[in-house]
Amino acid sequence: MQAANAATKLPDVGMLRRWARELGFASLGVADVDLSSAEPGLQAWLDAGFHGEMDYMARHGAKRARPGELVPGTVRALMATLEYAPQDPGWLDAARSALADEARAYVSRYALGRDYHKVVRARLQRLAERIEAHVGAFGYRVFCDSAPVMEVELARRAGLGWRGKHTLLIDARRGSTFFLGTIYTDLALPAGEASDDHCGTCTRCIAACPTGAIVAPYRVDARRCISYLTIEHKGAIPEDLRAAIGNRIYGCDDCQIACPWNRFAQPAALGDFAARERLDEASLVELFAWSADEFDARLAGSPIRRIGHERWLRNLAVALGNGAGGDEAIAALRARADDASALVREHVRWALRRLGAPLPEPQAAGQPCREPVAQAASGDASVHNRGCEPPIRASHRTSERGKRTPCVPRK
Ligand code: B12
Ligand code: SF4
Ligand code: SF4
Repeated sequence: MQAANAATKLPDVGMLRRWARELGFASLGVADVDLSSAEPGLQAWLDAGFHGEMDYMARHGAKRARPGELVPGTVRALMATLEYAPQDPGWLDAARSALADEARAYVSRYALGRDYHKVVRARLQRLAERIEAHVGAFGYRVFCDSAPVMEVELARRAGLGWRGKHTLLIDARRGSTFFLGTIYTDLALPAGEASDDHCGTCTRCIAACPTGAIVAPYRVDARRCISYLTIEHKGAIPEDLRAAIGNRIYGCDDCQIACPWNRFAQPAALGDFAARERLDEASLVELFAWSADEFDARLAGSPIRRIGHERWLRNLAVALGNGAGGDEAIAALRARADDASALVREHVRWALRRLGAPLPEPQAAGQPCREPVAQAASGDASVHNRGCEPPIRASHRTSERGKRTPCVPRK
């Protein structure tokens, strides 16, 4: 980054907050960048293998906890939040209804509209330019889930909220339904103070997690998290986790829906995150019918596009298999039984078996039914950019049928 010159005067943090609000951000704070006390937690998480296939989490290792190694000269992080909750004040109930409707697809509320990475970064850039116009040249770099940056930890230290037991940042005035954005800077602004934790004895998020991914307070095993399984994970979804995914086809909000603080969630300030393509009400069958071209065209500018059509179909096949079945769902699945992708074919077969409408198995009796699975090409370096075994919750009807399907043809 370009360094601040000796004459650079420090901007007032109150003024920065006003500018941030004018750009649509809900809050802004300043964090010191000494993350040495957070480094052991990050390392323990990596050592436990909780990152799964997210190689970049391991690859960047300590750099994530050492901002000065990523961007030399960094002394502070400006942290900002941008809200994404739907405008409907009844959105939490609407989300619960969508999750309970087996014929409908559930897309995580953050992903219904435009890709947040671009939206957040573009606005952070405008904020930085405004600061520059006021103080003169200074060193900075903007990020949103796009580089090895400990965004939640920095935002916590900046006083923007506390880390909930689900690991996300919570602000008492607006819950957790916001994105985080970061500006690393060489401006030695006064750092904020971390806020108190207000989770108390509550454990609702842990109990609500369909796959038991919150293995302990403040510890998420990403390999079990539906967000990871439907977005980050490239190959076959482990069979023992498929039933618990229910109708969630992209991301998961359950730990946030369960959190009492999200009664205070504020609607998105920007129109960018409003639902496109009826993603908040579409049926599984409808979305499963999209061709690759339709997928690309309809989801241009959406974060979902980054998983590609193959993983989209994989996720939808799992959700269809978790549904009530019926002629329409079975016909839709059968129509994709010979899909060019082995990954899709295997999930379609699984779904049909689960719905009691199995196709003849290609293998001889007693052979494993899993076909070789094509690995999708890797995306860019960011997690949601490319975009969860404690008890499996049986509240979703499909979970009750969560027994592993035997991998041999039925007689
Ligand atoms: C990797 C990642 C994921 C992974 C892993 C999640 C995770 N909890 O680590 C997956 C794919 C599962 C995921 C899912 C989601 N994510 Co995400 N994710 C990230 C990313 C890129 C890095 C997070 C990270 O550093 N994880 C590493 C672990 C070590 O960090 P940690 O869990 O915070 O752990 C700390 C402590 O809890 C403790 N700790 C953790 N484990 C252990 C273990 C031991 C033994 C010890 C001692 C300590 C310890 O130490 C750590 C350091 O302080 C950030 C963006 C960024 N660059 O920061 C977004 C981010 C955290 N995600 C975000 C969102 C919105 C989500 C989802 C809600 C999306 C969705 N609806 O589907 C879900 C929520 C799932 C959840 N409950 O976490 C937002 C959160 C916004 C907010 N309000 O906080 C972020 C900040 C992106 C953004 N820019 O807005 N995500
Ligand atoms: S599976 Fe859902 S509820 Fe569980 S941690 Fe992941 S996002 Fe939260
Ligand atoms: S559900 Fe309860 S424990 Fe979980 S983050 Fe919210 S307040 Fe904290």
